[in-house]
Amino acid sequence: MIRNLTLSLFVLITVLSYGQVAQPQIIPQPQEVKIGTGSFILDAKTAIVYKDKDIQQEVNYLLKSLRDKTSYVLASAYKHKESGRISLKINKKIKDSEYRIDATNKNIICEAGSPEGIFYAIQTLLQSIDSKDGIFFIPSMKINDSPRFAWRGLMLDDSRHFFGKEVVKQILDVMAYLKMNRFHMHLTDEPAWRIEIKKYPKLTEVGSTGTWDDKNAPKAFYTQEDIKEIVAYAAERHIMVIPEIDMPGHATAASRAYPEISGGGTGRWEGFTFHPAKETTYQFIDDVLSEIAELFPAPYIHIGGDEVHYGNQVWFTDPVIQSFIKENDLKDEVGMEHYFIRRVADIVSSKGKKIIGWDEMIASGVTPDKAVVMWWRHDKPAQLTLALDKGFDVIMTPRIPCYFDFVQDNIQKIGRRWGDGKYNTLETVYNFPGSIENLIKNNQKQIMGMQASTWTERIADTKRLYYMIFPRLAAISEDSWTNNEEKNYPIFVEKIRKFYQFLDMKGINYFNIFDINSTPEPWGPNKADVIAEG
Ligand code: TNX
Repeated sequence: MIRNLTLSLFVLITVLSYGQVAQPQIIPQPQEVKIGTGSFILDAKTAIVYKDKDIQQEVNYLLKSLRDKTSYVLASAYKHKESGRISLKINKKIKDSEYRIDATNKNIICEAGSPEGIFYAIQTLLQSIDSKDGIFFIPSMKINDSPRFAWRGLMLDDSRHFFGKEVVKQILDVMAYLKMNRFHMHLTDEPAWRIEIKKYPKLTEVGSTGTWDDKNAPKAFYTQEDIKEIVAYAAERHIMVIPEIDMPGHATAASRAYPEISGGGTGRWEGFTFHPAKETTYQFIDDVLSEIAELFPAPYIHIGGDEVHYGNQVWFTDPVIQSFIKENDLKDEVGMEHYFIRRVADIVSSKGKKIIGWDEMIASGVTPDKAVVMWWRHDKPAQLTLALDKGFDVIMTPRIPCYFDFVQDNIQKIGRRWGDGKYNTLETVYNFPGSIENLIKNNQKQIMGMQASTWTERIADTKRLYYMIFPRLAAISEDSWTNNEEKNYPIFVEKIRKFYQFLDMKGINYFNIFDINSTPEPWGPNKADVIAEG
């Protein structure tokens, strides 16, 4: 009794002494935060209260996360009259991904129009938990929040080097924390094909060996079961997984497995293309994409379409291609490439999905009802405006500052820099899309959002992968979620300390911006292997 009383007094004093709490450190910064007085104390008696069965999954996620964080086993109940509860409510008047939090020293109410919004409220709550002297608390506050952009993404190139499903799950955990919702898997490219296709077993039997710097690296790929597991894990975190099968270029691994559908390539880009003038190629692509469409519920399939000119030299002399160009009035090899893209867009469209293509695709004549453009050539802003003028929806991932294979500090020895010496510091990533805001201001609705793209020619292991992704991914999260007026770089930098604690807890490596010498640069190819710029 006495002990209880002392404990209550202690709790009371603690709460009062936190009467005026500083802004909770949340990434991405919510659109509207009003801090009240006092705090909600989180203890073993706190109950999670909810009515809607369709947020059961979110409630479970919250309970587990609270258990991991506080080690309390919290009660969850449909009804709970007293104070000390966190209620989660669906309110149909609130739009899609928006959520509201009203936290007082008695109770916390989270409301959203959908399970997705509830999930974001949960992320905000989890990041708002503070502790002092063994007591966990959440400041009294009112939050009104919704994302600026619908597409808040990360791409991982698993072809050049393969990372596997445990790494992917860790990345998805961090994306969930950052309220990011699109994971783009670049599954095929020169060194290897990384996804099992039942109808064409050689794609992985032959095509999954090797990496960018080791031709003899053993087979490594995702089985269809792995993919199902990843898609389900992502869905629990409200993340859509988008597959990319790159074509007609970057098809080297597929050429190795099935030379009969290869359009060749020369020198460094040997076997780079699919053969664009054979019906068997289109049959192959249709079959492959049927399996892909089944495995990934996303309404998009990324079909690449970039840098075909790197390796299409054989097209200029191949008699089948040359007569195809003549018979179909395609004019030249570029016309051939555009025909290919339109054909594949039709295949994907027949499966009820849209293609996403790198920005070269705009010129192909494919229409905006069948395709979404991914703008990547930062040195060609006209590609962005052209896509918008033609009525395409656009996802932005310009090399500068969204490519995470570029170094993030001058101290780094490995990694890309642009010809003019530019690279992607945390601050330049954070300032996006500031510099191109004027290009998109009249077509805001067509901008689906943005993503970081992690190419892995120079990233050969997990430690280095995380070193390149973190903390920069936190900047992309805030760029894509938070309106410009609420963004503030010095405050963001302070919040990174807390983000690091989260990464530490999960055993994830990062580049330490506060002590740049503290983390030696992890492994990467030693030779300065500069690839041709696209
Ligand atoms: C260009 S981005 C590529 C990739 C490379 C990347 C390296 C794009 C559509 N193509 O194949 O990995 O540069 O930064």
